[in-house]
Amino acid sequence: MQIIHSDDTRSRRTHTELFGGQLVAPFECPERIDYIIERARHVGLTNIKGPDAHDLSAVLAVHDAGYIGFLANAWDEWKTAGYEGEAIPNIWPSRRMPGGPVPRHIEARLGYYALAGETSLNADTFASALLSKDIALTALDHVLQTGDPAFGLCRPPGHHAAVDQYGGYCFINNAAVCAQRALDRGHHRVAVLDIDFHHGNGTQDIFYERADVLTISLHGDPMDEFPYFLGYANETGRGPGEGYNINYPLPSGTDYAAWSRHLDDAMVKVRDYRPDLVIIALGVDTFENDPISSFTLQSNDYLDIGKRLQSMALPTLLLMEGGYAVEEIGVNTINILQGFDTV
Ligand code: Q9C
Ligand code: ZN
Repeated sequence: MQIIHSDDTRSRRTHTELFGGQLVAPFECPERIDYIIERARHVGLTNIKGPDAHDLSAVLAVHDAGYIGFLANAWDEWKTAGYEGEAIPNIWPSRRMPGGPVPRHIEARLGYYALAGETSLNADTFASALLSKDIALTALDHVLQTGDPAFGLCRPPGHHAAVDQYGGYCFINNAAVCAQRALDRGHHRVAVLDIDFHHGNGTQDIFYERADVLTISLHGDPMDEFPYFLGYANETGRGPGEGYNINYPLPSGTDYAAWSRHLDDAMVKVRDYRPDLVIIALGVDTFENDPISSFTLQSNDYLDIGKRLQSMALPTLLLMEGGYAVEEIGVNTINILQGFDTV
């Protein structure tokens, strides 16, 4: 398995996450990548290379230009406004005041472009999101050129990032950027299969009215889990996209026996779609010891997930999303790759 990785993701760190009424050390931290790379080397997965630079065209093909401009300038504007801490939104265009222009003040622009408040911005944020996108696109290039699978060790993750919103630790939707780029390179249909614990709301949003990207997500029931306001089973797509979004909201405590039955169902849907490429939004926050999630998958189960994914026999791009049980994230993530490779 070709792995795309950059040491530069490690130097990027925010210091605050709004959690439980406190500012805590962010769950989405650089050490996550260290554990994954260490485990990859330990098991002999040494086919690791750095990302190539890619311009913004693939990003602007799925994200709003005003949103990307906001991300590029937010930190400077925040500093210019005189604030001392990392940038955190505190007001939103919420249900009783949704309209109006995009305001001028950075405090308001943060709320306009944020779908959640846990994800702080700092001086590193935009560069880290761009690097993550380069990692994803370099992994895609490998799949397009060779037909062989590749794993983009993306950080920050992407699947919560919508057309013009960030949150859930995500800024640029790497899976969506890659799906669109594959279509632009001549593919006809791309499937995104999201196995992160959380609903892939951003990917759903971006492709909701389109039939050329099938979006499927298995996740904690949004009645109880982030992102709460999207991810229900009755969200099936709109207009030409009707039937091309499938959600599997699953209850707290879901174990591998139940989860894998839904995965099998989802994989049948992927195969029936006959995609030219499948993109796996790969989170391992389904793990039993994950600190912010509520499924009970065990480390060995990830080997089996990899085997099942490989059994689809499709060109496959795997992109890192969540997983916050940091000391076990290496074993769990690499187990998927090893399961995929050993068939
Ligand atoms: N009570 C990803 O896995 N906060 N993002 C959850 C739990 C946000 C997760 C709070 C979680 C975002 C990529
Ligand atoms: Zn997640």
